[in-house]
Amino acid sequence: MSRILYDLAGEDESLRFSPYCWRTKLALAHKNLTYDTLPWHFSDKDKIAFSGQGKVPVLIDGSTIIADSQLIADYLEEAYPHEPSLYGDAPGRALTFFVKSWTERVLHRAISLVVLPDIHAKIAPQDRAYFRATREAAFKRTLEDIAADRQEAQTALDATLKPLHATLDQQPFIAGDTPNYADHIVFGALAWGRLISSTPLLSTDDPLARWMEAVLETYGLPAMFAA
Ligand SMILES: N[C@@H](CCC(=O)N[C@@H](CS)C(=O)NCC(=O)O)C(=O)O
Repeated sequence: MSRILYDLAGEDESLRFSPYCWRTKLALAHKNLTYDTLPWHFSDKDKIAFSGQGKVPVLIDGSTIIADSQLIADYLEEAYPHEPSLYGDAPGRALTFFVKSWTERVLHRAISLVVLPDIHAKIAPQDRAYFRATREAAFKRTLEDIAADRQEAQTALDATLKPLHATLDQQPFIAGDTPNYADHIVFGALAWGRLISSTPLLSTDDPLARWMEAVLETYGLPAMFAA
């Protein structure tokens, strides 16, 4: 059965930086499912109009079309019950929702304030005016103002990551001994930031960098940020 994932790409189409798409790619790996990706740009709304909305990830699994990373995770969990669970035992999905909310409301924002100007520089030229307008409206600041405060934003990001450091000091993965969708969500955020950032978001000897490589290794995926 063919499986296709629409995946956000930069001007260089090998740059695949979307945090939500990374979650989905790890969830597919967790379920032992193979797939092909199609590069997608912010201005390619018409290419995913068949999904009834305008954002990626969009997954086509045989005859099923699903948009939204959480809906995709829930779909994979239900459609592939004999593969490893994305959430684990009973409270797993509910606890993962806290990780999702913290990641989207706190961590994504902290990373955005460091990397938004870098994203603007690296996306396809036809995407730039749309990206600037939507992000400046959302953050109520110009990209230039955000760029001017980059050092403060990195310091704030370091503070935001402290609970994650404390967690991974105690256990190999957020989900315990092996990664699950909670790890995929946070990995997606940090992969996004690290792939797009023009300055190192984490030092290579940061335990979070080691945790990210361990997640990739679990699924037999190649190292992304080798020192
Ligand atoms: N709730 C969605 C959010 C997806 C999302 O925001 N995707 C971004 C790429 S990281 C996107 O497609 N943005 C298109 C736009 O801003 O127009 C999910 O979890 O999949």
